[in-house]
Amino acid sequence: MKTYLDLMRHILADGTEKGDRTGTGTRSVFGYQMRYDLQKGFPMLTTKRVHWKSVVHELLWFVRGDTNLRYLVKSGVRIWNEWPFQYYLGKNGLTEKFPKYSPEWKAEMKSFVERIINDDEFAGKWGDLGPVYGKQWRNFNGVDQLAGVIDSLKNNPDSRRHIVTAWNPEDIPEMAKAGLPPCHTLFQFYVADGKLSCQLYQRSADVFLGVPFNIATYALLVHLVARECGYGVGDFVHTLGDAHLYSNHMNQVQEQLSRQPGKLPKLEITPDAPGIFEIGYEDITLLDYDPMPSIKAPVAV
Ligand code: DHF
Ligand code: TMP
Repeated sequence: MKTYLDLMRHILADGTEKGDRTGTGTRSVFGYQMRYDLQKGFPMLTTKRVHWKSVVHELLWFVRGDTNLRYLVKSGVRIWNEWPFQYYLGKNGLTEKFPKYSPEWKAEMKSFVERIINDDEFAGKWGDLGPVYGKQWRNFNGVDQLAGVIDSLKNNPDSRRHIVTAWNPEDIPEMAKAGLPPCHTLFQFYVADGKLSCQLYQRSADVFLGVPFNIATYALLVHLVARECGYGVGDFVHTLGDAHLYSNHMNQVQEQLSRQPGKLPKLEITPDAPGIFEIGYEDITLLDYDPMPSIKAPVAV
């Protein structure tokens, strides 16, 4: 995964200091492209541990068209908690009472998550992230883009129109409330020599925290869609718009850059597992993943 470390080095060397929505501050470049040959192994970072369970459950959540936090927290996935929680605090006039990351905030977050799991009405009201990825992939103004693209990949592989877009301008204000306007904005598939490739346009990239997940998610998506259509796997091409390192991730970045990448793991899907729309977490296994220890960093909300 030298490709990923090269991106970090590039931002450090050529990036510009830039403010951002969260008030954290970043070092940023505009426009960058990486390519991962999925035949060479599964592109999961080895220079820090990435939480595989979150990668799989988040993707299945998108694929099933779900946009409620409940499925994620029930599956032990925490990566989306901050956004609906801050929205809940804001709407109930509690933001001041629970300063971010204080012990009281952590306790309140815990009870928020418990209510999302146990209270149907509460989950319906406060767990919904708005019309985010799952909604747009499966029902963009009535269009099931994911099913459509799988169909066209099977029946018209040479097409240059295998596109799924999460950027629905009409829905952006609703997504920005408890969730975020889509960061992974648009992707296109490509078939050649019996192999399926995918290119993602990501408008905004938190290179330390978000990007390791984004690479793994789309690599997994290519495997699932290729299996569904009877193709092998080709390349994942990752194109970034605003690619940034947050100013409070710099020590973590230095730590990661001091580490040597190891051997890539392999993806295994149970041979008789159902198709992409019914497949379960247990059917998807990452073999020989032996990363260096995780590196904690605060997420900018
Ligand atoms: N906002 C920002 N500022 N950066 C993001 O990467 C981001 N990603 C979102 C939503 N909003 C975001 C969705 N994806 C983490 C990783 C991905 C993600 C959100 C959060 C994260 O905090 N990862 C930690 C802990 C993972 C765990 O729960 O074990 C990590 O160390 O990778
Ligand atoms: P923005 O909406 O102001 O661009 O903030 C979104 C932040 O989240 C930005 O730092 C990029 C990051 N992000 C990712 O890198 N990957 C993701 O998948 C998501 C959802 C967010």
